[in-house]
This record gives sequence, C-alpha cells and structure tokens, in this order.
Amino acid sequence: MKVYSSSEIRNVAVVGHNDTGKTTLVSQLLFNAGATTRQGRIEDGTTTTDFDHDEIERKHSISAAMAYVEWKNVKINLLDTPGFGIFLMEAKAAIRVADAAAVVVSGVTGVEVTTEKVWKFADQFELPRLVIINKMDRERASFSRSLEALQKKFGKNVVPIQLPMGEEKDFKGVIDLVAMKAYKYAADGSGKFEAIDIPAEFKSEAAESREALIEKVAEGDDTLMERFFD
Ligand SMILES: Nc1nc2c(ncn2[C@@H]2O[C@H](COP(=O)(O)OP(=O)(O)O)[C@@H](O)[C@H]2O)c(=O)[nH]1
Ligand SMILES: [Mg+2]
Repeated sequence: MKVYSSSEIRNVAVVGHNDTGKTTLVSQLLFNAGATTRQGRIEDGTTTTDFDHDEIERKHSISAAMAYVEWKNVKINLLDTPGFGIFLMEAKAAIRVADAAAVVVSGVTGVEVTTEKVWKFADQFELPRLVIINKMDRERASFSRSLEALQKKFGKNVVPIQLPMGEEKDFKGVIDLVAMKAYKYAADGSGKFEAIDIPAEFKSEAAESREALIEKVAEGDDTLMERFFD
C-alpha cells in the first residue's frame, strides 16, 4: 500500500442530518475519483460506507465508516457518519479526529436539528467546513432558501463557491464561481459531465455571487482587501 506523508493526507468528516445524502455523496466521490468501478446506491444496498447488514436493510447509516480517494496526489479520508440523533456521538467522534467537516444539507429541508448539532461540534474543535446543498433535483428544492437558512443560523461567512444550474426538474449542474465555468451533467445519472461557458441566463447571478465571494475572502486579509477596493 502506498505510504503518504501527513502533508498529503486530508481527513474529512461528512456530517449532517439524516437522509441528506451523505452516504450517497461519499459513494459518488469514490466513483468519480476512480476508487470504485460502480456508483453505489442506497436503494440497491451497494454504497461503500453503509456495508453493515442492518445499515443495508434499514437504508441508513448506523456507525461512522471510512473510505478514501486519491485526488491530485492527496489521500482524502472520507468519514461518513450517521445523522440520526441517537448515533450522534459517531459524528462527534469523526469531527474530533478530522481536519475539516463537509456538512451536507438537503436543498428541500435546509437547516435541520442535526445540522445545528454537528455545526456546534465543528465549532468546538475549530474545524473549517464546506457546506454541500444536496438534492437540488428534488421537488421543492431551493438553493436561495437553503442558503438564507444557513446564513441566518451560522452567519454571513457561509458564502457560495458554486451555484446550482437550475433547480428541481431543471437542475442540470453547477457553476463554479472560482473558475467561472459551468459543469453540465448528463441526465442519465451516469455522473458524466462537460465543462461549458456559463449560460446567459445565469451570468449576472454568477457575477454577483463571485463578487460576494471575493469580498468575503478579502475580509480576512488586509492586503487582499486593498486590492479588492483598488
Ligand atoms: N433525488 C435525490 N436523491 C438523493 C440525493 N442524494 C441522496 N438521495 C437519496 O436520499 C436518500 C438518503 O440518502 P443517504 O445517502 O442514505 O443519506 P444519509 O442519511 O445522509 O447518508 C436515498 O434514498 C438516496 O438515494 C440527490 O442528490 N437527489
Ligand atoms: Mg448515511
């Protein structure tokens, strides 16, 4: 097995409310990075991190489970955790040993009880965090409503680095506000995508959000702030 130095390792706790899609997300990350040869699905009992008999039968995670991907020469350990209240200590234990938390939120339900609890744990252990607003293809999914709820609960430092391209049945992919590129996904669920120019209908929203992102980044650094105002 390949040996990685500590600078080449990231430990990421994947946390959030039950049913937001954490286990599915981990399986998709593994597939996309080439660590697995098929897309694991909850419905088929084939995800990588819900491998226990009870987890497959009940279709939800019970204990924390780890899987890893290699991405750009970095080993990323993904700690998938359960979102049910009674198994919350599993999430806390994962957060305690992780370098960062990926907080998964449903675009339909937004901030939920466990979202707040894992956020508090991440505060306690001073972890940087990335929020993933998931299930954007579902009926009644709303990015703006979810973002608003996140900012109301956790403050204005929650700022988008990507926007969804469309919502509900029109959800087609994401817009990356750093690269200012859009990634359009195939409708067949294969995970295949193409990088395209940002479609005209999303251009002004993307420009506005990019500005907000740059401003937020600059806020933490005086020299960047000066450059921003220049
Ligand atoms: N439509 C839709 N369903 C999803 C998405 N992500 C997960 N699911 C479904 O949501 C359910 C819960 O997913 P799971 O990964 O077990 O969530 P977890 O409890 O957070 O680990 C499963 O039926 C998944 O197939 C998504 O992005 N869109
Ligand atoms: Mg799960």
